[in-house]
This record gives sequence, C-alpha cells and structure tokens, in this order.
Amino acid sequence: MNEKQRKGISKFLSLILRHQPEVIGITLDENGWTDVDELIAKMNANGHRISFDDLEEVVETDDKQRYSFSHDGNKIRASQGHSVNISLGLDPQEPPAYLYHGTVSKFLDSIRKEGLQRMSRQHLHLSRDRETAVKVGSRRGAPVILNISSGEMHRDGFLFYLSDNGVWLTDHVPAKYINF
Ligand code: HQG
Repeated sequence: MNEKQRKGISKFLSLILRHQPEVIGITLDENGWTDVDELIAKMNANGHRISFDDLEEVVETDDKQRYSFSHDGNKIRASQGHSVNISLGLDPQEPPAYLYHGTVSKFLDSIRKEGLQRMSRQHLHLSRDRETAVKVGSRRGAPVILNISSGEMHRDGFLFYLSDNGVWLTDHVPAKYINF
C-alpha cells in the first residue's frame, strides 16, 4: 500500500471505530473493541478492500498510533477520540503541571465563558507539549495554544486519563485553569 491508501483506510477506521460503526454494520463492545475478522469481512463487503496484513500495516504506521489491537490480537479499537458512548477503561493518572490545547481564535470568547468542553467527543483532548497542540489547532486554521494548569486541577480533584497513544483526556477545563 502507498501512503495515500494507508491514510484513506485510517480515516475510514476513525469513522467506524470512533463515530459510526453502523456504517458497515459492526458493533463496538462497552470498551470500544470490535472483532478483527468481522471488521475485515464487513469492510470488504462494503467496498473497502483490505486484508489482515493491510490492517496491521495501517495500525503500525499510523502517524498518531490511533488504533490498537487487543493482547490476543483478535480485537481492535481506537485509542481515543470517540463520540460513541464507550469506556476506555483507563485508570486516572496524575498529569504534568501543565498541558496544552490547540484551538482557533473564533472559539476563544466561548472558551473564556464556559471553559473547554468536550464538545461531541467523550473526552476533552489535551496535548503533552506545545508542538502537538499546534498540530491539533492547525486542523482548523491559525492555531491558538492554551496553557492549562493541569497540576492545579488535579490537586482540586479533577480526573485525568492518558490514552494508549499519549493523549491526555479529561471532561472539562473551567476557564480559571486556562492561561489565555
Ligand atoms: C473547541 C484529533 C467553543 C476545541 C486531534 C476544538 C485531537 C470549544 C473543538 C483530537 C469550546 C472541538 C481532538 C467551547 C472546546 N466553546 N469551542 N467552550 N471548548 N472547543 O475535534 O481537541 O487526528 O472535538 O478547541 O489531534 O480539536 O482525529 O477536538 O477546536 O487529538 O486522531 O471545539 O482529534 O485527532 O473539536 O481534537 P474536536 P480537538 P485525530
């Protein structure tokens, strides 16, 4: 497969493993896992030609390591980013003193008023470094990077989770913890 084919499959996996599994008639279990053989069969039945080796290649080479196989290799899930209601089953972790969030200026008025919200996803996504947050914000335009006092939030009882691919997750960041 070339880069373009891998990207195409990765994008489609995002759609079905995070948002709309029903598009090809698969289901996700309560932790977001789906059966690998069934996924491959249903993708092929729906016009997305893919072999097991292709799937493995996409998972291994994905630039953000978005997908992971279960230990026995029989199941696959997205490591974060879901809008469907699943539990990743992660244990709360102590975050670094500061985390970052990449956004764009048109959202700032609203963020100042109501803090950072998870919007359509199950969690709000925070980045461990500024550089990653720049990439996240750039998806929507000129990036604006917000510095989050995550250590202080943690001391105040807010819960943080670290996804398998290194994204920090929380539910809400009230405006007082955001350094604009
Ligand atoms: C903004 C990508 C108005 C928020 C990335 C963001 C990430 C508010 C947008 C992952 C707001 C939601 C997630 C408020 C937050 N008022 N706007 N109160 N609070 N927002 O896509 O963080 O490539 O759901 O700033 O790399 O951009 O898909 O979140 O702009 O890890 O794997 O509302 O998606 O990963 O957008 O991105 P999103 P995000 P993938």
